[in-house]
Amino acid sequence: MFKKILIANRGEIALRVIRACREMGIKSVAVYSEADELSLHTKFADEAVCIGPGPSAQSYLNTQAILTAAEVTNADAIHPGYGFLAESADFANMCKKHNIDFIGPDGDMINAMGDKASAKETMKAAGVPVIPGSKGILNSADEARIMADEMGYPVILKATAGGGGRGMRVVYRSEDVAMFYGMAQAESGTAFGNDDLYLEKYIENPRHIEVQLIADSFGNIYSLGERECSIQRRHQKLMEESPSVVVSEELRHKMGEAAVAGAKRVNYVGAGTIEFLLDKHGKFYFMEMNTRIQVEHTVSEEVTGVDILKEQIRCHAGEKLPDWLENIRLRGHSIECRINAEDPAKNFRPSPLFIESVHFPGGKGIRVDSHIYGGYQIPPHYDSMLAKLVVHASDRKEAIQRMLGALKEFIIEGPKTTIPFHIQLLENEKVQSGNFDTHFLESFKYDPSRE
Ligand code: MV4
Repeated sequence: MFKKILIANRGEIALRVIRACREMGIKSVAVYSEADELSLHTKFADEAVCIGPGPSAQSYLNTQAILTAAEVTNADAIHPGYGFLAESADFANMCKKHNIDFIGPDGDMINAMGDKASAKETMKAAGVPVIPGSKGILNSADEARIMADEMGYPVILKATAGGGGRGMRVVYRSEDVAMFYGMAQAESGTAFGNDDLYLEKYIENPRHIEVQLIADSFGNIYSLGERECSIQRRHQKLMEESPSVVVSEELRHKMGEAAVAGAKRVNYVGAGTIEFLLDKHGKFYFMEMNTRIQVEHTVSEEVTGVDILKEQIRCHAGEKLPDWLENIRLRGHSIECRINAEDPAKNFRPSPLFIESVHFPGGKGIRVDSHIYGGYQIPPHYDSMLAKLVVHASDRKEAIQRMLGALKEFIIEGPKTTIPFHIQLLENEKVQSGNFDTHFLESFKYDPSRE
């Protein structure tokens, strides 16, 4: 087992890793920017090293400074958390060169899954259902139009280097293919330095459902069930739950088998997620694979009882996963609300202010993963998530009630937050009945006067 892990991250996920390390008898090293000197990860880790100024490019993305911190503190592994360097193949390779274990898949795996068109072909070869479309990348707008004419509209053009919705265009008419091809190409070239596109049939009103996987280095890969992630705004998830109301025991089994088959095909190791789109006929299709621990891993932890972070660390330390993870059953229902320092009345504008005071909700089945405290100044440089409020209850109805109570008890004085938005969301009839898809928030009306 590792003796000391350096955490190349900040905020709640840095605390999550520190806590896992503590319970496993592993020493932790925090790295922090000048803007995070008074952050909790800096205080709670066994050691802390300053790696540069506030802006991420000079600190949490500064690979040289991070590797130097790992070397001077004698860390034997680096946990990247999510975001920042979590899916940087270059950083994973640099770690290897410095003889430090990267707690994530190796650089080749990150590249293989990061190229969406080739990841899709790999999954197809493993027997995972994929959305009908071009075989690999397109050579020209003409090729795209001929294929789309044959397939029927609407279609979607996607950047192979994409993700998070950038470099994507939905096309409804043959006449529009050339123009949208140019736009998607320009956008992905600028954003990713790679303008290759591929084409798919556009699935209207799908649900985003992802399967959590955990894999050891002995070829054991297990599904930890699905998460419903359709409540998103501009590709940012706001609320997630497990299980999904629309996933039957039979569908769960099929999605789990498909996800495991895909991961086995590439000899995946560690924690990973296979994202699927589920159409209105109940058919599911591979969308992307995430090669990191995700923000919303917590809801899967609640319904499976598995500490995914600890298992991830064990897998990368070369330990075997316990056999009982095969055919795990989901117990009860879990929901996560992301509490962000954003003003829902003003188009979710960031509100990185001073936290005058804070009160966390409590009681049975309530978990708050957060790095904030009264007197904390939110740095303006990073993402705006302040806390993950996670509930676990015996069924979905009780989970919603428990979440509503917890949201009302959750007091954050200072910044505007997404708490009142979540309350209105959970009071919505469609959310309560589970009748929503990835477009739900586009038409959901938030009423600021009810705050
Ligand atoms: C799609 C799609 C419909 N049909 N692909 C959005 C982000 C990127 N990961 C892929 N995305 C989509 N791909 C086909 N063939 C709809 C989306 C999509 C979406 C997916 C998941 C969650 C929210 C979304 C919001 C808009 C579009």
